[in-house]
Amino acid sequence: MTKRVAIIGAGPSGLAQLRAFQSAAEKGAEDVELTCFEKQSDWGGQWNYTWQTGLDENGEPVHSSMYRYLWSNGPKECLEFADYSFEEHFGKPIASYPPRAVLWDYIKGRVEKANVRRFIRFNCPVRDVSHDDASGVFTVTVHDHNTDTVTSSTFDHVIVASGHFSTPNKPEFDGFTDFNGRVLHAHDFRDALEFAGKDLLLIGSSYSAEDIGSQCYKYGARSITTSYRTAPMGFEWPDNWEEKPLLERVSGNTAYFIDGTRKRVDAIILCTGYLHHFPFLPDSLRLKTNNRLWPLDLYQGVVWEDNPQMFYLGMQDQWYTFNMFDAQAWFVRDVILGRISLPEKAEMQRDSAEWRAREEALDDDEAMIRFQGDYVHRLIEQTDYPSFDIEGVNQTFLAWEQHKHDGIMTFRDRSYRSLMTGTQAPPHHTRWLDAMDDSLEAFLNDPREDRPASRK
Ligand code: FAD
Ligand code: NA7
Repeated sequence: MTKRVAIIGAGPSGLAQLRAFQSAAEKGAEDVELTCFEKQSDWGGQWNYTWQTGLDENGEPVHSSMYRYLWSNGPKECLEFADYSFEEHFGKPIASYPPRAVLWDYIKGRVEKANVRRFIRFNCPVRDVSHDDASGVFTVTVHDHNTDTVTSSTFDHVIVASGHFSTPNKPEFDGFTDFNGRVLHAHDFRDALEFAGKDLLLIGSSYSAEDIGSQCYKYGARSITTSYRTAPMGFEWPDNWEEKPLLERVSGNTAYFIDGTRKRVDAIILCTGYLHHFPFLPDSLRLKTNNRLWPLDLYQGVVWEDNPQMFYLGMQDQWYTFNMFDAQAWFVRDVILGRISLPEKAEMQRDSAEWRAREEALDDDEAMIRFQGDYVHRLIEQTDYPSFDIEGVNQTFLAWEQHKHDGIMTFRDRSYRSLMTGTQAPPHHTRWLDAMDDSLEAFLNDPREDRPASRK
């Protein structure tokens, strides 16, 4: 009987899964009945930007946390698909740090070529998943907003690819209810221009604080203050940017920090991360973890050990992204197709515990990057996903880190060599700090080429 597979989410992970099955089918693999349920009206997950915050047009929580002027925060050479290069998509080499719209276009290009959109049901949030142990079948209940109907169907496998940077982690600080300005979470941040001329306080010391702070600096905030709980980011910030220890309380417009210092601020942005949130899953199937490189209960990072008919993609904290989701999706596909057999639960747990122990001993960024590189390597060795130079990707990540420390406002002006094609990326035509237009057209078209020859 043809296996029925449900995929929840059509972001980069869910799309990797569709592409993995299509690639096998192309090579003559057995037929699988695929249904991908997507809550939004289009694909791309986080990369499908929306101006909306709060609830969307269907009353569903807005998924994407991305904002205008977002440029890739790492080199594109580290996330490139091994089966579809940037050069193939754009027909020419492009610079290393593309804005969101360019990456969205790239993600879409591969799945359009693979013709997998037909498997996706848009505007269809999954409401519930249950498993019947007797029949071994999952029931997936979905609200189809196109017809405003709630229906259930059965599947042999469920793959959760719903992302984990969408439901905000919102700590409360004393005085927030009386603060005389806006308090928002990074999830609801959309446009840095709103904060031009303002004194901004950002809580957190990870990617969101670094990048939203940088956007606001670029678009004219008067000052940026970032407040850390564990450790400062430690970059060489511009003169109007300072790092402070944890916020203690706010009163009126004044923020008080635990070292006894204070600062007047107009707005506060909580860059305090996200929760793994699966309101559609029962306890028995629900992953419970914080944001880390090795969540437990997932054999090889993807197989739900308590019920190996169910899988999760992309649930790890991420250095590697798109090509890691691919490596995971190809592995999951081959488990479902019976090409990879799984060990007993005790062995899966032992294996996961070993990776977890290794993860807990990681003590710096380089060790974390190498750990995730080893994980991706382990996965791609087991499938026909095109092998690629993982050590080269690790080295590119390390160069990127160094470039951030050399200049947090200039690292995006650097370029790297593709590990898939060997091509060196050209430098971008405009310095990132001066590039105010984040559109695909502005990125791809060098304005110098439009000038009369004498002015070039
Ligand atoms: P998502 O992209 O989150 O996609 C999940 C999909 O599942 C969404 O389409 C959502 O609508 C759908 N979904 C959720 N719940 C349901 C439901 N109940 N029913 C049906 N569908 C559902 N990565 C990089 O490589 N480079 C970057 O520069 C970068 N910048 C980032 C900036 C921000 C602000 C954020 C938040 C993330 C960034 N990331 C970046 C990481 C990003 O999360 C990954 O690149 C990638 O989007 C993860 O893919 P995913 O498919 O696992 O999850
Ligand atoms: P991360 O990387 O999970 O980081 C969350 C940050 O928030 C981190 O610095 C935490 O500090 C801090 N945090 C969390 N809770 C608190 C409280 N209660 N008080 C103070 N600080 C807190 O999330 P990001 O949003 O930065 O990045 C997620 C993704 O979005 C990432 O992949 C990017 O590509 C974009 P800690 O260091 O734990 O003390």
